Amino acid sequence: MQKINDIAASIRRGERLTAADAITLWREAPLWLLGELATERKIEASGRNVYYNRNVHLEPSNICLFNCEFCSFRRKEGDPDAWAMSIDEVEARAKELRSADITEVHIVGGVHPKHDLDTYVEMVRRVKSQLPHVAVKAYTAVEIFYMIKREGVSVVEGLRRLMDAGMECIPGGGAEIFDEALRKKICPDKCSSEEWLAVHRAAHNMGLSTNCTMLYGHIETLEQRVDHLERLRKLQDEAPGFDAFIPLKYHSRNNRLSEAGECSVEEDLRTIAISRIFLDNIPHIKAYWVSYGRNTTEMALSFGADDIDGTIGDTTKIYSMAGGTERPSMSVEELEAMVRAVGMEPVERDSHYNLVARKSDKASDVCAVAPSPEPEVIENKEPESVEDSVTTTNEQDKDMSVKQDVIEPKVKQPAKGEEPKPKTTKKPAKRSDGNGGESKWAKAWDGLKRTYQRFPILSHMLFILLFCLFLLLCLYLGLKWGTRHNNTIVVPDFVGMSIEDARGVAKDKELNIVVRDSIFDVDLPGGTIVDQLPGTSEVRDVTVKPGRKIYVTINAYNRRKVLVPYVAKQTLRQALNQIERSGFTIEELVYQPNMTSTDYVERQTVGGREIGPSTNREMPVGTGITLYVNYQRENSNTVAPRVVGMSLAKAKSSLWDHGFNVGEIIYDESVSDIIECRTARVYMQSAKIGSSYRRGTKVDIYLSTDDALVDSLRLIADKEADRAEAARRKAQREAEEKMRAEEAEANN
Ligand code: V47
Repeated sequence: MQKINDIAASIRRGERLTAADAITLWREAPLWLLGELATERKIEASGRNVYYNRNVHLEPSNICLFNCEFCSFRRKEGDPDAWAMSIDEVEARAKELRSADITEVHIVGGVHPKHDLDTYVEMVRRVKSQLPHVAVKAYTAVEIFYMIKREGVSVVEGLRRLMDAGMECIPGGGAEIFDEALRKKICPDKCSSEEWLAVHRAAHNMGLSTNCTMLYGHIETLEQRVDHLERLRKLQDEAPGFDAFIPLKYHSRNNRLSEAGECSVEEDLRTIAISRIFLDNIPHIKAYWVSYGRNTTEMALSFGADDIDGTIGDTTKIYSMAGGTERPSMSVEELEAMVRAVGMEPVERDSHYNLVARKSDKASDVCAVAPSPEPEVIENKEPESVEDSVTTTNEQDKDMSVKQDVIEPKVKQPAKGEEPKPKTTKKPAKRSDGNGGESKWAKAWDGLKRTYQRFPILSHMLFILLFCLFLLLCLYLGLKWGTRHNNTIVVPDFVGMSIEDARGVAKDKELNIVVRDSIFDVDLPGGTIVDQLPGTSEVRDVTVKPGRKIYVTINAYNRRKVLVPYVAKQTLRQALNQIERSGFTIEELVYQPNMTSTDYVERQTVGGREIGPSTNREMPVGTGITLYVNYQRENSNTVAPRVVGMSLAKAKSSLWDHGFNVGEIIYDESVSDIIECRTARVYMQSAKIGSSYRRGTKVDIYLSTDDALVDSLRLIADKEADRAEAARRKAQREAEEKMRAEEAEANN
C-alpha cells in the first residue's frame, strides 16, 4: 500500500502519472482511492459540471469492407439485414430532423465499398443544407483515412473538403487498441495506429476538434491499454485538439470475440478513473451511456467522468446489435436527473463544449449558444509531414478497386422503423424429478395437505404459532429500523481539516465525504477543506442520518501554471496591478537609487532568474516575483499607510503600493485554524501610520478574527491617520508659505 500511497501523493502534487505507475494503480489501488483521485482531477477540470448534448446519430450504412472481430454492426453487401442509404435518403432523414430540438448530428457507419470521398462530402453537405444550425460530427479517422487514400489525396486536402462541406468535428471511433500486434488480431483491415493518429494530428493542426476512444475489456492487456492512453496523451501534448476521451466497453453479443466475455463494472470504473488521471491534458472524459447503461454511467460520474453524451433518440444500432442498450433514447430530464442524483450539475453543451443557453425548457423554443468567455484562436497550419506520410499511391488504390469488384452490389434498405429480428431464446424446461414424474415440491405439497386433513386442530395451532412468530419478527425488524431511523449524527466541522483526516472522522461517524468543488488559495495547503454542506452552526447541532453524504469544497492540490507576466519598464502601480491580476505575488521589492525616476520598475526576476519581454516561463500561480524598483535619492523615504482593519491581501497590496515590503505575518490566538486565516484582519502594524521610512522597509502585520478588537483598533488607527494627514498638510502649507516668503524677499 505504501507504493500506492506514494503514487497518490505524487498525483496530488500535480505530477504526471507514468505508464508504470498507471499499471500499478490499475492492478492494486483500492477502488475508492481511484474514485477519489479521479474526482479530484475531474473537479479541477470542470468543477461539478457534467455535460450532455441533444444529439442524434446517422448511420448511413452498415455495409463495411472491413471485418473486425469485435463488430456486431457490420454486414457485407447482399446480407439480408444490410442497409445503405442513398445521398437523397440521407438528406431526407436530415429533413425529418429539422423539427427535432438537437444541436449535433453524429454521422458514422461502415466503410462502404462504393462510397468515395465525394459521396462522404456530399452527405455532409446535404445534412448541413437541411440543418444549418446543427453541428455535423462526422466519420471516424478510419473512414476518413479510407476515403482519402482511395481518392489519392493528402489528409489535409481530404479534411479540407469535408470541412468546406460543413464537417465541424471528428468523433473518436476507430482507435480500438493501438498496439500493432493486437490490432492485427482484432481489426486487421483497419488503418494502422499511426495512420489513425496522423488523421487526428492533421485535424488538430487545421483547427478541428476531435474525440478519441479506446475499445477495452476484450483480449487486450493492461499494458496495451496504458500504451494506448500514452499515445493519445503524447499526441495531445504535441498537437492539442482532443476534446474528450471515451473509453468504450467491449460488448460481446453477435460477434467473433464473444468468448472473451465482458469485463466487470468495477473494471469499467477503474478504466474511467485511470483515464481521467492519466490523460491530464484531455479536458473531458465521456461515459457513453448507450454503452454503459444508466447505472454504470451514474457511477462513472464519481470516477472522473464529466460527460455522458446525449439524448440519442434511438438512432444508433452499433451498441444494441452488440448487446448494449436496446433502443437507446433519453430525455433531457432523464439525463439531468441522472447527473443530479450524484450531486453534480447537469450542463447542456454544444459540440465544442460551449454552454447552450435556453430561454425555457420547451422543446419548441429556439436555443442559443452562450458565448465562450474568450474564443480560442486556432492556427490553421497545414502539416507537410502528415501530408507526405499519408498521401496514397496508385498501387494501393488498385488493391481497393479489386476488393470492390468481388462484392455483389445488392443493397437491402430496411423498412422504416424496422428493427433487427428478435433472437429466439429457449425457454427453460419445466423442472421435473428426472423420471418424467411430478416434482418433489408437488409431492411435498400433497404430503402437507394429507397431514392437515388427518390432524386439523394440531395443524391450526401450528399455523397460529407460526403466525405469532412472524408477527414477532416483524415487530423486531420494525423496532430495529425505527431506532436506526431516529439515530442521528451531529455533523462535525470539517472545515480546516485535510481531506484525509476528514475522511477518517467521517468513517468513524458513518458519514461519507464527497468532494464537490475546489478552489485555489496559495496560502492553504492542498486538500484542505474550505466549505462543507451541510455546514455546522455555532448555536445548535446540525444532525443527519447515518450514511449521509457531506459535500465538501477543497483547496486544490495542483497549482495551475501560468505564464509569468513581464511587468518591467512601467510604474510600480501598473506592475503590481498586472501581477495581482495574473495570480502571482510579490517576493520582494528591491529599491535601487537612480537619477531620473522614482517608483519605476527597472527589471524583474523569479526564483533568481531574469524575466525579459520574450521569456516564456510558466510558474504555478501564487509564485513570488522580485521587482527592482528605481528611486531618486531625494525620494528615498516613503510614508507608512494605515493597513489596520484590512484583510491580509489588501494590507499586502497597500504596503507594496507605498514602497514597503511585507515582514512577519503574525496571527493572534483567535485564529485557531488555517481557514480562519482567510477571514482575519490586521489589528496592528509595525510601521507607525504617517511616519517616514526608507523605501523597501519591512512592515510586520498582526492579524485577528476578533472583530471587536480589530474595529476598535481601526478607529484609533483612523484617528492616527487623520492626525498624520493633518500634520502632513500643515507641514506642506508651512513649506509653501516659507517658499513664497523667500520668493517675495528675493523679488524685493
Ligand atoms: O470505433 C464497435 C466501437 C466505436 C463494438 O466521439 C464497439 O463522441 C463495444 O466511436 N462493443 C464507434 N464497442 C462508436 C464511437 C463513439 C460513440 C459515442 C460517442 C463518440 C464520440 C464516439 O464503437 C467503434 C468501436 O470502437 N465498437 N463494436 C462492440 N461490440
